[in-house]
Amino acid sequence: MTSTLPQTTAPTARRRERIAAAAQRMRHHVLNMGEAQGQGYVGQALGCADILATLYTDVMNYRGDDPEWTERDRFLLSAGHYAIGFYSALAEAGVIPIEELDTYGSDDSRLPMSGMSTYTPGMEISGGSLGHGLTVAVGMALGLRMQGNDAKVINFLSDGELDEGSTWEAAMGASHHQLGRLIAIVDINALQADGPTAGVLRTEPVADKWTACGWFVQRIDGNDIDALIAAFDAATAAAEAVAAPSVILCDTTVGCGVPLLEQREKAHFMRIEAHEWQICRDQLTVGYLEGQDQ
Ligand SMILES: Cc1ncc(C[n+]2csc(CCOP(=O)(O)OP(=O)(O)O)c2C)c(N)n1
Ligand SMILES: [Mg+2]
Repeated sequence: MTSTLPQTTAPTARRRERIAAAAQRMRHHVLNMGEAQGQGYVGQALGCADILATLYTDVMNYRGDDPEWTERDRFLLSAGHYAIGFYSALAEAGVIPIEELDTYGSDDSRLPMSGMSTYTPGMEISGGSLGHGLTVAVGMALGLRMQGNDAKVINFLSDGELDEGSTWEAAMGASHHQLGRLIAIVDINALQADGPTAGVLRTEPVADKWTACGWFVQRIDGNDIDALIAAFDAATAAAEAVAAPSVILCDTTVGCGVPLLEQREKAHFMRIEAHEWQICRDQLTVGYLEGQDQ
């Protein structure tokens, strides 16, 4: 499948509808993959589904049947444990077959629990050693510019990656080199493996830090599709107008769309009982239909 960009001329309502439907399918994929293992990084994947659906349905230029296409926008998942969410996007994008999602996390699967570029088509880097994605993204954006390639480079970071010094070195380097086609997305779910982000290392005021590094900064509700559409439109416009890299700080809800999981306390790596998966699916469906009625 080839993404049909630019869609910025389509009415926002139509864009929102397409993205919301994709995000809903992706959340179901995540629950199916999680059920196969009985556990996993399900909360993060549900939380970032709207962001990834916006990217793969509306923002990015790619060819599902040719993941190595030279002109493709590059999506770099540096938080490798979010792979379960990213696989749902790759399935939606037509890069991997939906049936293959059933193999998630099993031996010999192309879909390991932590993202690996050598295993999975469409996976640009092996993430998981947190804080390296933005450094690679900067190098990639510089290289593409030297080649005269206008592709965007998009790095998806978790808020835990803001604890890493390498992230801030890369942030300064990106603005120094005026990498306007570089977009960073930070999933601010306020959570890390050791507990709430605010208790691990205080990173706020996050927006001020990126501004000080010379970035075009937006902070939005990352589960609000209209806000995501507007933010990506503005980031794309800024690439031409100010030649500064853009960061979209997305406040998200862990487990978004499934109230049972939104309320979980130990949410970094969720263990979900066998009988709970269907409850999750039902809650997801009810919430989506209610949203359609409004
Ligand atoms: C460099 C590095 N340090 C530590 C870890 C161990 N680790 C894995 S996930 C994680 C939590 C990081 O925060 P975040 O990604 O925001 O967590 P989440 O929102 O997914 O709960 C940590 C510390 C790692 N993968 N890489
Ligand atoms: Mg986090």
